Amino acid sequence: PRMRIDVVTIFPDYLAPLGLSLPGKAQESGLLQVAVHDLRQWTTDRHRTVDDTPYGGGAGMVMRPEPWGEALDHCLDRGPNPAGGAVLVVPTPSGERFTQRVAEELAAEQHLVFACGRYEGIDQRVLDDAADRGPVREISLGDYVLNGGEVAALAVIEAVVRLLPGFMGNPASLVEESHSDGLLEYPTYTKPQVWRGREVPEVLRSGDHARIASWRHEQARARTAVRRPDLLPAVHALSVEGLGALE
Ligand code: 6GU
Repeated sequence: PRMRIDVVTIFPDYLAPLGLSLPGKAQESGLLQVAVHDLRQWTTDRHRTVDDTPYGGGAGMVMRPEPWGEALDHCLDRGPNPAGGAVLVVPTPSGERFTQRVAEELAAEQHLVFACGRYEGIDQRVLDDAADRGPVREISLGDYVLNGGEVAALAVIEAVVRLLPGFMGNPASLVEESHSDGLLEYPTYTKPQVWRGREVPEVLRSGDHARIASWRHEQARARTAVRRPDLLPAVHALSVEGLGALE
């Protein structure tokens, strides 16, 4: 396969969607190989314990290092490249922000290993130990808290797998879409021409491709200015206030 993905979790059922839809098709086509592992298979005690109270006190539980160490030893050795080269991806709200750029970087790899922990976290020594052996990316989806890394891993995997060369039918649909030009998408329409009294904008039916392109660009720019001004170059985002200040 072009890429192998291992996921380690205490909730393997949460990853069931990986067999469906996009990652499912990529696996059928032989482009992708996914394996989901139950962390508890690397516990040794009768109760299959994966967490304990934090040193130094505080709320919640911390995931113990021993099962994680065994799990990562196992997964990091299973990539397509015997010389290693896996990237360890750790979903955590304290990670770097996940962006399309990060998705593109991960899509260039041959082997990704996802370590899904609960949000109080995994014993830091597990990540330090892994970082001595290869790259580790701690990744956050955004500024809100999920209970564990599983849903984040699903999101990251979907964003990565759709970028694999030879996966999507139409490469142009990848270049054109949201975030590759730094703007949000323009609004889209299909038939019928009138629906519940609402008409498709005239310009889109004009056949004038230059006018259509500039209308779409203006829609994207206006939408971005309202919803995500942080995405616009500073000079644009500041233009309204800036003009006021100049008076
Ligand atoms: Cl990657 N993990 C968790 N537990 N919560 C999050 C997150 C990740 N990204 C945003 N919230």
